[in-house]
Amino acid sequence: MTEPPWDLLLTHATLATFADATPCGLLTDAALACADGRIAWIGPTTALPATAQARHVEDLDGALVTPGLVDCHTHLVFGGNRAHEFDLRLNGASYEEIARAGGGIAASVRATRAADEDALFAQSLPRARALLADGVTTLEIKSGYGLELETERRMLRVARRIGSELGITVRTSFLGLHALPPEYKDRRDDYVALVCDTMLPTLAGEGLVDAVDAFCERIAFTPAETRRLFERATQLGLPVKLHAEQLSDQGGAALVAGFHGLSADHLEHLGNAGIASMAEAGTVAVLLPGAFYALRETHLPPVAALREHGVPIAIATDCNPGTSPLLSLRLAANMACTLFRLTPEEALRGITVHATRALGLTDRGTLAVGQRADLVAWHAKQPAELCYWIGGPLVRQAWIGGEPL
Ligand code: DI6
Ligand code: FE
Repeated sequence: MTEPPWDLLLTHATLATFADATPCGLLTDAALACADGRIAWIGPTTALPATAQARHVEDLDGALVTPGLVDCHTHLVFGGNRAHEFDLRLNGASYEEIARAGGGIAASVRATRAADEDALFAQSLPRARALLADGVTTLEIKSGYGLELETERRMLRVARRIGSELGITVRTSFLGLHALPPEYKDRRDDYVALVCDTMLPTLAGEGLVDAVDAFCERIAFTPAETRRLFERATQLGLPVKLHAEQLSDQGGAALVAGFHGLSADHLEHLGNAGIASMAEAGTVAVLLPGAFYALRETHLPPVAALREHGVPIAIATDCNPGTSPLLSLRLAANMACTLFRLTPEEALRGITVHATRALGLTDRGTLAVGQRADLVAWHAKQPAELCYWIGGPLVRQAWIGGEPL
């Protein structure tokens, strides 16, 4: 605990700490102080020491304060967008027709390959800013629209640049096994080898990779191909995560849990074996209601069974140009409640403490002494409001490392 004078002191706040098992870890009429970028003191406003002093003091008059939100699954760096395909579909074209005409992921790959680093940065930064404007202070960004070394590198460099431009933590995931690039159409094994033996070690060597992800699905990569990637990642000392059981049960969740993976993501078609493996390994279930909504899916992820087995549930935007052009993590939490029937508390733990865990971080996601002072004060008094309002500007003030955003 750091002694006063502090850098920042918030008084008369409603703190959703998520630091214990009580409902939202709620503390009313509480004070919170920060020093050197960390939380230095938490307690009842009336218990503040007589010596309490800070450079900046704010009386919050009952406003809700949460940890800065954590979006643990995004593909927000990409060139162009696919609004035109959205339009085509609503005028009767099918996904398959669009894909056969060169659309879908292939269209995003072409646009991303065609954009230089500055263009990619300029197109992607506003998406990150939109997430921040709704309370996000830590962000994961995947590669996967390059599918060749140069463009995968450019995507990851842009992701890092977004982090330094905005002064936030960006965790990168290498998603070379996202789709088979058209030039490898008849040479799957060659592409998997390129990803595992050249792209991953090269980009990891350049410090661009915090974790390794893949899309394990009938229309993407097989469990055997995914395993080969994970073995390579493990050799390189990198944690793994997986797009698993989105459209069918491929045993992806059990596979990633077998590598003590950080998370298995999507999971609409997750079965009991996968759940048991995840529970045993402590792998987080990341649910992505934006993609479920945009694809008009009807097969729900097994939320009750995840609860029963004590698997931590996180929620993320999956922000991507094809299946989830979603720019609000709070809206993702709202959808998790409405579509997946999570309670507001579950959804909120899902965008704070459990999302943090899905990134392999431990220094944020809760309000507790010693944690990073990534905070959001809201135009709200109770936690459920954050999931209840559909849209609207609710952020009153955000701080990153104790500094106003
Ligand atoms: N699952 C998805 O839903 C997206 N990627 C993935 O692995 C689709 C991405 C796109 O259509 O651009
Ligand atoms: Fe995704």
